Amino acid sequence: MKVDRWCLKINFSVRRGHSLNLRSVVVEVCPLSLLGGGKYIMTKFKFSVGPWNVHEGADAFGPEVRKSIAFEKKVAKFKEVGFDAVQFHDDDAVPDMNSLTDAQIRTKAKAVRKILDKNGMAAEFVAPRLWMDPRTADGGFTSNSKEDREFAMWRSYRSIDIANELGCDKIVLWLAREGTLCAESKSAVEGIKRLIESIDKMLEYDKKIKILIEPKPNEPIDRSFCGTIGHVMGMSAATVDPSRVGGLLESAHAILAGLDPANEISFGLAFGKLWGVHLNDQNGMKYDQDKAFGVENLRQAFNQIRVLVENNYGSKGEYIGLDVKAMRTQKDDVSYRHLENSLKIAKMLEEKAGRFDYAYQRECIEKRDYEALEMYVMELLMKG
Ligand code: XUL
Ligand code: MN
Repeated sequence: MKVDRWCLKINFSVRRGHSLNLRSVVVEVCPLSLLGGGKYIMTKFKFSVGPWNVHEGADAFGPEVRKSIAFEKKVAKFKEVGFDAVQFHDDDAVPDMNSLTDAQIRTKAKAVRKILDKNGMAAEFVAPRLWMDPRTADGGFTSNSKEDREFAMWRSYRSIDIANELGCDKIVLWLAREGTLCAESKSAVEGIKRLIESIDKMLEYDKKIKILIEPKPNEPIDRSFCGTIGHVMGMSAATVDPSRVGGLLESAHAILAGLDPANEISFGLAFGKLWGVHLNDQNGMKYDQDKAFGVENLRQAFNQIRVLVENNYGSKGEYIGLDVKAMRTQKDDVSYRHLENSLKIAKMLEEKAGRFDYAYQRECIEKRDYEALEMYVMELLMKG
């Protein structure tokens, strides 16, 4: 039998002249062999992940480099790593759904619910995958072809059916190809109107369903119709039921738009419409990288967690989703490392946010000494 050594770590700090803030005390108890994962660090958040976040490593320039892992195995491992819920594309839950009847799709989704239940996991959302099929080459809801637009609606209705079977009430629309490669090929005005009409149809199809738009400014298209959380709020207001249309903000997508992810998160929070996040990281305005959370810009990552903590994100059941991808160089036996690392970094930053000295922040603001405030943040992040 392999005997593990256990580790108990109590971490706190007190600023001179201040009393101990209990929220800042972190107790870590875990076998030393698991210390890398951060599963045992306390958190007030619930975390979610998609099956696509553990993948075979293919990219635009090279084939798969890792073995495929069966869905059920992934779910069990997600639970072990410390996740609470799974995110789905419609065909993650029901592969080959285009060849199935509506009733068959529901039956297959029920079987997936059983796998989740068995592993003590919830479903967070279902997202129609409207970018793989030949019928979505020119977009789904905004395609220039009527038949393609109808196909996009069929997938959206089936996504709602699947969500109902999985016991979740959220549909995420990542509007992958809703925009243009050739700027003159679509009217952007008509495109936005078509998006709103499509969302209205979903809201009418199911009176309880909530629609979360996940904005992204580009990739795979050149010019997206809905690139930022501000666009999402505008679209929400134009639908038949704005109370059921909100946003999911992904860090990398905000950076691709040249914006600060924490400010984008704040924008959604200010409207009471930030119902999901995809935390990850991104090195500047290039292809979408989905790096582990916080590995590129720690201060920016800290501020995302700080605003989530400050605004009680999660109190209405919202999850912190980690939309991260392993580097292609990663071997099979360590293909969950990016998830373990992202989870650990998020929780460590939550602990730092709990230690944030608001009295000192106020003092700096009163004196308008923002250099001092900035240095305080840097020290908070750099010291243990
Ligand atoms: C694409 C992206 C997707 C969505 C889900 O950039 O982030 O994984 O999150 O469809
Ligand atoms: Mn995402």
